[in-house]
Amino acid sequence: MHSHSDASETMDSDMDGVGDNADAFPQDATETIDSDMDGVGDNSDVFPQDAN
Ligand SMILES: [Ca+2]
Ligand SMILES: [Ca+2]
Repeated sequence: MHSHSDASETMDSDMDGVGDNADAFPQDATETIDSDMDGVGDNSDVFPQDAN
């Protein structure tokens, strides 16, 4: 099932196993989530739960 709308996570641009819709960094295979939404992925964020 392939579509341009990608309603069911058919695309994974960085091939990290996390679909683009759920991937906060669809172009970065080393990051998938940003818990504090500060723009720095959890893996490289010293304080992933604190935006400050
Ligand atoms: Ca991905
Ligand atoms: Ca962060």
